[in-house]
Amino acid sequence: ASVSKHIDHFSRFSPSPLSMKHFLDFGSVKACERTSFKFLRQELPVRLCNIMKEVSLLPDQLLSTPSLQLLQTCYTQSLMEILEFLDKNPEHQEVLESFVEVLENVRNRHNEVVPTMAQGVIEYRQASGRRDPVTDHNLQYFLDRFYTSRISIRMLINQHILVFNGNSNPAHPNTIGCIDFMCNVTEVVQDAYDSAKLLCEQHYLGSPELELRHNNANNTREPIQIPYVPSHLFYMLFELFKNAMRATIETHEASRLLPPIKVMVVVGEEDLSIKMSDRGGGVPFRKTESLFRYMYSTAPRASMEDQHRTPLAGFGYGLPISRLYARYFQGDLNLYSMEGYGTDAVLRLKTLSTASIERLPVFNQTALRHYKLSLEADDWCVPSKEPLDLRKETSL
Ligand code: W6P
Repeated sequence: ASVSKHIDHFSRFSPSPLSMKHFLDFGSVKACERTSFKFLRQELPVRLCNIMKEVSLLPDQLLSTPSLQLLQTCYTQSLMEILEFLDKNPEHQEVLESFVEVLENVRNRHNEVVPTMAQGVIEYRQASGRRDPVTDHNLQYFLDRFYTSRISIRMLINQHILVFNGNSNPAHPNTIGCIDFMCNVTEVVQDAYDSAKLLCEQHYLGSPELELRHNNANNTREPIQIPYVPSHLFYMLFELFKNAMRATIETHEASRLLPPIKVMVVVGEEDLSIKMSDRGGGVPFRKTESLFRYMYSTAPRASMEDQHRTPLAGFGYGLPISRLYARYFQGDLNLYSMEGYGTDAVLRLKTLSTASIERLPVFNQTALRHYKLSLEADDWCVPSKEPLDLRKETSL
């Protein structure tokens, strides 16, 4: 009972988005563990409670699944552990040290949240039996927000742990926590390609080549470097490469020649753009948006046999989560496909640390309306399957 009081209280605050610059300042010479501690003991409960409120609005049949019960227990437990610090003295070193330990526990406790939530959704969809577009739409809306919230909470926790646990990483002198303030984008592209290629060759007899080009519009001689989280960038590019390779191989199975995957990395004043082009036959336009659907991937649950055959699967949660990573710092991920030819995936990131600001869900009336009012009729006509037979109408 007292937990729900806390949730009500903290969910009334809006999360405070941080910019990449904030994160970098937090971890530079100005770094002050006490300041970070005082910020996080308020901000983490705010972010946790904002999303817990939205979880509580999910349909009862979903909330009652073992997976969702487990998730709610995890969130409540972590919330309580962090709230313990509200009346502790930031001037005491032991307090700061035990806070880091609690954050490590919280992070580990939440490691399996993505598959657990996915499992809950599968159980719910199997129980409810039918596919209902309103529910699907609401779940898509919810999952985008839920997973974004999780990305942001883990970002805050990781930064605090990495920055204040002393050991700076000598292998990466440009990193502050998990941010590389001179992240070499072209290198990450190459790494992601190499990793996807390895996976690809384990299950197919070959892999498409990479043709990597880049253009630094600001200074053609300089490498392309922006402040970014290399692990996020790797996640997105690895996912895109897996999809591009799978499409390429599966549409050129008969031929010996695999068209290369072409990647162009361009940096301007405010945008960094990465375009990855495959000639994997493309996807009908009608289906491109569904590549970002959580429901789409969970519905025809891939059999074990399927998973063996195509580990490059794609079409799991990889693409929707990649887009969340891109949007998290005000970037985006889009697919432009030409059915019958191939697909361009375009990833855009902000070059400026002041423009890369966390994009966070907030629980408010607008969010609430989203869950309540989507049963209304659409304001565009629904095309009927059968064309209207005008002859009959006129002959009457
Ligand atoms: C495809 C489907 C897809 C998704 C994401 C990235 C590239 C591609 N290529 O055919």
